[in-house]
Amino acid sequence: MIILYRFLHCSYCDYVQEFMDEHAIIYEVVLVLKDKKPQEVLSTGGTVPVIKDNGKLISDSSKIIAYLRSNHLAKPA
Ligand SMILES: N[C@@H](CCC(=O)N[C@@H](CS)C(=O)NCC(=O)O)C(=O)O
Repeated sequence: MIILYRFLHCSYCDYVQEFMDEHAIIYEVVLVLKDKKPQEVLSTGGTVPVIKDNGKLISDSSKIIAYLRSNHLAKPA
């Protein structure tokens, strides 16, 4: 299960979330407050979006999309 750490208003986060919706990738959202960032966000540079996938943390929307493309898209048979 993927966890998406995001601010409520954040276009980079929207970009990642919309990509997962479009590709039917299942995820949970953790809404992050600017002054109460969890360790997952602080340890990856302090910006959102961040995803956690089976313990692996990835930040930066472009890197997240590249990771999702490589690891979470249905592959043709
Ligand atoms: N290059 C990053 C930029 C992400 C970014 O700047 N996110 C903003 C929110 S939209 C952020 O987390 N800023 C830190 C803060 O406001 O504390 C990405 O594409 O994910």
